[in-house]
Amino acid sequence: MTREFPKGFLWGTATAAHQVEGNNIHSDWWEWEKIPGKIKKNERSGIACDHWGRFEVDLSLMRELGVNAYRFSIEWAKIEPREGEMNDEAIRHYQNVVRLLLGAGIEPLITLHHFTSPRWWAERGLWAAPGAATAFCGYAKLVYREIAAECTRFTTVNEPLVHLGGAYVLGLTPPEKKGFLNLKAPLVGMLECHRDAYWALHADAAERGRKIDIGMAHHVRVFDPKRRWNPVDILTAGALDRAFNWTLPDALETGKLRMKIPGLVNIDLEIPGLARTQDSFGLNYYSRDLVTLGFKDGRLEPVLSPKSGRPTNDLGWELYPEGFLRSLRRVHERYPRLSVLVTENGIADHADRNRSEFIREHVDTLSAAVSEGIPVTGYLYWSLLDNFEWIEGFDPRFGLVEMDYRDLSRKPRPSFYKYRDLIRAHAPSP
Ligand code: IFM
Repeated sequence: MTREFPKGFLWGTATAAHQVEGNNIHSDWWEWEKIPGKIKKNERSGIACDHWGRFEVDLSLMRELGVNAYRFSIEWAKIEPREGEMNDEAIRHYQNVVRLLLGAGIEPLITLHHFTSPRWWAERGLWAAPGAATAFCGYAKLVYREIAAECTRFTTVNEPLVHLGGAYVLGLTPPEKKGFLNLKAPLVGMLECHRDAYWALHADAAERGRKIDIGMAHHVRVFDPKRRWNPVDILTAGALDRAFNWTLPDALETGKLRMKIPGLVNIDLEIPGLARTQDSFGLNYYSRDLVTLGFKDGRLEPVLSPKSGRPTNDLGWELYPEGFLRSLRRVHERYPRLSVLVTENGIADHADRNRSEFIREHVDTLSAAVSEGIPVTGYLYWSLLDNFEWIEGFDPRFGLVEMDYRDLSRKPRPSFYKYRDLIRAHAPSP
């Protein structure tokens, strides 16, 4: 099915620095990964894919794929390894990346924070550190002025609630805090960081006579009741949906931070200057969860269960393209003024058995959304390369390009060529 996508539609792929670049030695994760038991098989990010050293190889792959956009993150820990000390080599590296992408006709889409932080900042308390917003905003301005003044689209924070949920509620990632009570301070701090960076970058861009687009990349999951007619499951799924999916984008629209899950969390406050600090909606869509209520550590909590009987990816996530359309519709209904950029969508599929079909189904879904009038501006497949999947280590294979980690060689999978053909088929006629 070939439907028209809007002129200038972005077709691309996405990566994140820590997952692909290698040697993120000044980051909080680098030290934490050394602790046995934190990452599956005790793997460490190490040299990862050496995307840092082999960027030009990966750029050739992007050219072969025919993309016109590439989403990647800049690593703050490499730019500012010690507080106030900027690393010129890192700045030059990213300048080169942007220059090469622009030269290849590939729009650089820049993420400022994708899960990892400089260790000095983490030691001071990450988002909740005193002066956190000043530090983050200083970094953001430096990136804009020194590296990305020619770029148009920025994501301040990737998947804010996945990041904070893992780090402050579930205690799975650094700094490993457990319990909802820990969430409020870093959440407020993060929103202040975002707000200050949003206004500062817009001011810088305006001075240069440029218009830029700034937002966050929100991980939206579908939460359905496990037992469709069970009122407890329905209420629990609804509470989770509101808390996980809409707390952050609502806050960026209204300036009001409200999160309520009965018995677990109740946050309600206003953050001055936060309203209307997203210019578009960055949507990361992967899957859905079926929800029920169960006992965990002696208390009633939402329990997620993947058992729908439908096929799953290698991580056990249900393949559910219908949820993509449902999510796109909900985003549009909730924020009609915003266009939507699909900042991530992908599948862990080591055998590459389902990836081509996965992409085709999701792109078809996207074109259905476009026909309904949902203003979608682009689709970025996660990920260009296999990479370091956080606590899961290197096992999950999300890449269009297969990595051989023994010699760091790259091999495009069949789905790479299928995605290339699909991009070609959808390319706007000249
Ligand atoms: O690898 C991650 C990425 O860092 C954030 N979004 C989801 C991806 C797959 O789990």
